[in-house]
Amino acid sequence: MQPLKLFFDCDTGIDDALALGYLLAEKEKVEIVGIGSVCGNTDAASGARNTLNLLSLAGAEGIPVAQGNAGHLCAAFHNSSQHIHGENGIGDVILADSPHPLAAGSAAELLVDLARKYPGELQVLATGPLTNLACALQLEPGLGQLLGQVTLMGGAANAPGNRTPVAEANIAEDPEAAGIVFSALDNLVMVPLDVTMQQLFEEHHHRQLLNAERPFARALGEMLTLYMGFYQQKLGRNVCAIHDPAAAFFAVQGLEGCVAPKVKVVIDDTRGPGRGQTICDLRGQYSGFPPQENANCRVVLNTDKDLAPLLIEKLLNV
Ligand SMILES: [Ca+2]
Repeated sequence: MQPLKLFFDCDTGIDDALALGYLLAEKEKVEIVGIGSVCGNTDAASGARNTLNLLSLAGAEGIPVAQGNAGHLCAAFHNSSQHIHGENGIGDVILADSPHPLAAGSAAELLVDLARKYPGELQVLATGPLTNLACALQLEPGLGQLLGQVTLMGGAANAPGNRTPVAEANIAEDPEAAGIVFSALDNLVMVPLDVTMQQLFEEHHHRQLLNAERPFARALGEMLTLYMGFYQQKLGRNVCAIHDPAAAFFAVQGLEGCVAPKVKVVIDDTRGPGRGQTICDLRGQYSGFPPQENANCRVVLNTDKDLAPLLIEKLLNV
């Protein structure tokens, strides 16, 4: 079987780094054909540089990395995640500078180019705000017909938000962009907080990475020191939720063993208290989720898998 062709849109970002490592470890199943950076966990320039440096560390050069806009669709970007992801976005771990330059053009332009190059074949994994996808839709309104599945880490279905009582950070950062994406595309897979907050790295997983033979895995372990410190304050023990790598796992492995109904999801991009909420029509849960008219998104509500050991096994080999 041919590996799936994937555009990885990210805001690297500690858990984006984990997702990237997982994707690189699954090279028989997935070929990363392009990467875009977006403002979110850090600014788009830092996210792109972190991603290039991580690719070099993994010996996986040659994948084009294009930088996204300096701001969001309708607002400037204000980095509010430095206490979670560090000043540089990757837990203040210093990586060697990659000798490779950024790709020419914007992240959205690279995505459109690749979608036209691989019509019907290119899949997307988005682990940051949806700014680049929205910009790509503005450049190419037919993007929905060109793309295969679009998997995103974001949103909250029944779970509370993590940025506001109802909004998850990736969607809350740029609700207008998310609104455009959820209106235009109908082949979405949303991996929300409902499932990602149930999937944790524990201290022993952290130690496995810190003690790894390979430098990429060790760098991930060092990044997790800061990340797990944040969760220690939130959850009272030294763990972390594995948001982005969970989405990467489902993009590559599919949704077997998941409760993931395809339903209509609408983004609240108003200025009220619901701003950034992913409103999922889950009324069908009382009747086994019958097919729903205008359904645009599979919402992963839970999985029967324990992702942490599966991810660690892969990450130790990058
Ligand atoms: Ca991210």
